[in-house]
Amino acid sequence: MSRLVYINGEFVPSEEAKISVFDKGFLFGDGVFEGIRAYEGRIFRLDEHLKRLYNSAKALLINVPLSFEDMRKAVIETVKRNNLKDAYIRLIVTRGIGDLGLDITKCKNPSVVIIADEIALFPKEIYEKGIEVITSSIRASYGDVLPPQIKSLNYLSHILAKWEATNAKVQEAILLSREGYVTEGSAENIFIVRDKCLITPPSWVGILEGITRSAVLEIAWEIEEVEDIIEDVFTRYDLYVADECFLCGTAAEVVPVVKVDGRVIGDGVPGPITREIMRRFRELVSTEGVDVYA
Ligand code: PXG
Repeated sequence: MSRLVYINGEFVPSEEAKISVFDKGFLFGDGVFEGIRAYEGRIFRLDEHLKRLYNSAKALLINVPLSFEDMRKAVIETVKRNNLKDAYIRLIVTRGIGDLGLDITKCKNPSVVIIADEIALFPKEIYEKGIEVITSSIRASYGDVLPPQIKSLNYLSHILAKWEATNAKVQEAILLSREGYVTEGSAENIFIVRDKCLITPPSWVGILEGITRSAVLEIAWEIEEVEDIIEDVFTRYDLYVADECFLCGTAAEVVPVVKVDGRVIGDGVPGPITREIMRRFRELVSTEGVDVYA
């Protein structure tokens, strides 16, 4: 079905939604993006996604040409114009058009694209049975290379990690840091449960500060069985011997992990704390959010 895509202030049919080959986003992956979701006509944590987008752009010296408020309106309008209730929204800001070189001072007009489409849901059984993952041979990027906190258009490490998972016939791959600490999945953050304690890697180890991750951290404090919540580094070994493990992200939501590198996690089925977090997360997304049709 044809959609209306927002490109630099205009809504154009998807067949005509095109960006110049001279755009730095195309030439160098020079840009930032967000993946946002709407549930039942309400956009989940829109302001948090926009804040991250503006921060990513700031770190890369890209001047987003819209104010926060106008960007907010543009996202809402894109969902509205496409009559969507459950939607996946892709927001992209690139450095814009310049010459073929690397000098960013030649780019005066960053490009803004907003796509809203139906959400391709993950198969239901992955939430019931859990998924199998591998640890990838690709190391997570470093703060002194390209900080993973920046949601940039350079996703090649994550794409290659995901390919390793596909090649190994499992659903997802986990990237380790250079020191061997667990960082995150190709498009999700990771949590483990050990002795009723929830542990997730800290931002500084080299992860995207996920919006779903922070929602999970909020929810988890309300669960009685959870005795502690820690943001700390852990290794592949800790992953193997965890009682429970799950991944979380905008597209995936909260997904149980039941096998890592051939090691069965816990009892090999989604654990009780994971299931409670899944339940509470679904409740959260069905109750809060920015109302598109208000
Ligand atoms: N880590 C990485 C590297 C990611 O790319 C997450 C964690 C989870 O963040 P959020 O804010 O979504 O909880 C992501 C998510 C998609 C898609 O199709 C999503 C991401 C990247 C590429 C595609 O939803 N980012």
